[in-house]
This record gives sequence, structure tokens and C-alpha cells, in this order.
Amino acid sequence: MPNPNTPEDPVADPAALLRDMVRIRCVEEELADLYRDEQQMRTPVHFSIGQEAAAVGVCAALRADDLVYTGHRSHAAYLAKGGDLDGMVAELYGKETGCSNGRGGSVHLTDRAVGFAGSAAILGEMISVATGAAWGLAMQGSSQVVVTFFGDGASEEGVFHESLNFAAVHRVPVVFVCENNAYSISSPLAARQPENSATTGITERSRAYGVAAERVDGNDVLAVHEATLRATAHCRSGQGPYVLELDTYRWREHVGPGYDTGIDRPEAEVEDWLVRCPVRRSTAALLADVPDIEERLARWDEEFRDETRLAVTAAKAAPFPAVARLTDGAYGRPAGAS
Ligand SMILES: Cc1ncc(C[n+]2csc(CCOP(=O)(O)OP(=O)(O)O)c2C)c(N)n1
Repeated sequence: MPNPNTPEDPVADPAALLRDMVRIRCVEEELADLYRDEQQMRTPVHFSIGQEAAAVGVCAALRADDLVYTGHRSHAAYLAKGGDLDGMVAELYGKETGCSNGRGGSVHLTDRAVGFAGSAAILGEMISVATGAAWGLAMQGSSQVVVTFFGDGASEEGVFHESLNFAAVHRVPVVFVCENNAYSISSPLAARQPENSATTGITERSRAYGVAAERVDGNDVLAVHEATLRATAHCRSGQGPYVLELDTYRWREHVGPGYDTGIDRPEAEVEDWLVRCPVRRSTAALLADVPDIEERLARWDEEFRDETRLAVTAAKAAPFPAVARLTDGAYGRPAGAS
């Protein structure tokens, strides 16, 4: 449901935003169970369960032709931008019908038809690629905006700072979206960054480069959405880049379908964030205006779990890439070359 993002556009329908978050939640929960039980998806998976408001709030503010790049935690933004579910699921099973023809796995998703330009697991890599893409589009006179999602850990890579500086100097229309879930694998933000984050945090560092930046409650989908509309309007009017720091929390372990509660992260902290569930919050906010919201939720739940199971069935029935063609598309070798 991409928003054309013209100034007279209303904010996206909150029920539609909730529906999109529920879809991502259902898809990922189904995949997590299968990943654990079957051991057939031979790719690392980084789930965004708990972080859905970031991808949905941002992508609903984008035009269909705006581009999105992500790091390793890619599924939510891929789906929120309109990426094909069958293609994603087949990719996780390593099949030829996957969105990267089964060569990439979970961390290399792409669906160019809907502007999901790509994801990659080298921390920070896509921040620079997105900045370059946005600069190229701007030089061609395009009004497209490019969005790059990354985590708080990636914001500590030098390439984030180089990209910010470059984007500021050249007024590049790129929105840097930091999903700050307070952990880089098992390393908490407080152990990695100076204590006084009121002056040295990600938002403040971005401002130090002269880049417009705001810190937003990343589990409030409407707040994220509205902030993104401000960010894209800023970019499209030629004022240069924008940083959105979205505070959120992942519910599962860093990579894989399990949980690290009590291992890498304190139980009380996890419990505290479970209460701030973006789906529950959005549901509560809608109750007054949409009295049948709970019934809708139940219907959506069934619909999206069925949709995922169908995609899984199709993926399992699809062929693996032929061994002789495994390097198709790699190192400049065109797909289908003999
Ligand atoms: C250049 C580089 N260094 C280290 C890694 C290993 N690594 C993978 S994910 C990750 C942590 C990422 O944390 P963050 O950027 O906050 O994203 P999150 O996983 O929390 O979404 C690290 C260190 C990597 N992939 N690339």
C-alpha cells in the first residue's frame, strides 16, 4: 500500500498499518517454527518479530518507485515494501524460484519490481550503496528517495559516518533509518557508546554532520510513519539527507528462531519490551474507532498463516538451482550464461 507522498496525502490508514504489521509477524512466526522443526532452510535468519512498526511505518510513507536497502535483518522491510512473499520463502529454502534465484538466502533479498533494491549482511555496506544510489538518482533529476535500514551496531561502522558526511555535503536524498534495538548481537548499546547519550547518541552524532535527525518511538507505527513523511518531504524538496533513529527491540535471538532471554539479555528487560508490542499498541489505539478490530485480527492471523503455508508448499515443490548454474549472476556472469 505505498503512499504517493504528495503534500496533500493523508496519513496512511492506521488499520492498514496494523494489518501490515500482523502480516509480517505471522509470516516470521510461521517461518521460525519451520526453520527450527524441519532444518530445511539452510540460511541464517534474522527475524524482526517485535520490530515490525519500523518497516511498516517507514515503507507506507514511500512511493512505489522509492528504493529500499537493508542489512541482514531484511524480511520485514522486504514485505513492507511490497516484496513477493513466494519469492522470499523460496529464497529461504534455496530454490531457483527464490527472489535471488536461491543463491542469496535470507540476507540477500531483492525485489526490484517494488523498489526493494537489496539487502546484504556486511554491516553498514548497504548504507553506502544506498547513498550512492540516491546520489545517482538525484543527479539524473529524479524525485525518488532512497531509504536504508540498519541497526545501532551498524551505526558504529565508519561507513555510516562517511556516508552521512557525503550525503550532507551533496544534499543526497537518502533517509538513514536506524532501528535501534539496543544490541549488537549480545553486546548492549550501553557497553559500546558513551553513557551520556543525550549528547552523543546516534541522533546527536548525525546532527553533528549537519544532517536533520529525529529520534522516534520505533514501536509506535503512526509516529514512525509521520516522521518518515517529514523525512521524505525534506529529501524531495532538495534539502538533503535525514536520519530517523527508531527505538525498538527484537524478541528473538540475534540470528535464528530461538530466544536469548536470560542468556544475552536480562529477563526483566525483555518482559518490559514485550508489553510495548507494536501490534498490541496499535490495536489498543484503534479499539475506539474500529470496534471489530479483535475479530479482524483473528481473521488476518488465519489469512496470513495460510498464505505463508501456501508459499512454503510452493517453495518445497520448486527445484534447487542446477549445480552447473550455481555461479549464474555472480562475478558479472549473467544469469543463464553457459
Ligand atoms: C563488517 C561486519 N562486521 C561484523 C559483522 C558480524 N555481525 C553481524 S550482525 C552484527 C550485529 C548487528 O547489530 P545491529 O547493526 O545493531 O543490527 P541488529 O542485528 O541488532 O538488527 C554483527 C557484529 C558483519 N556482518 N559485518
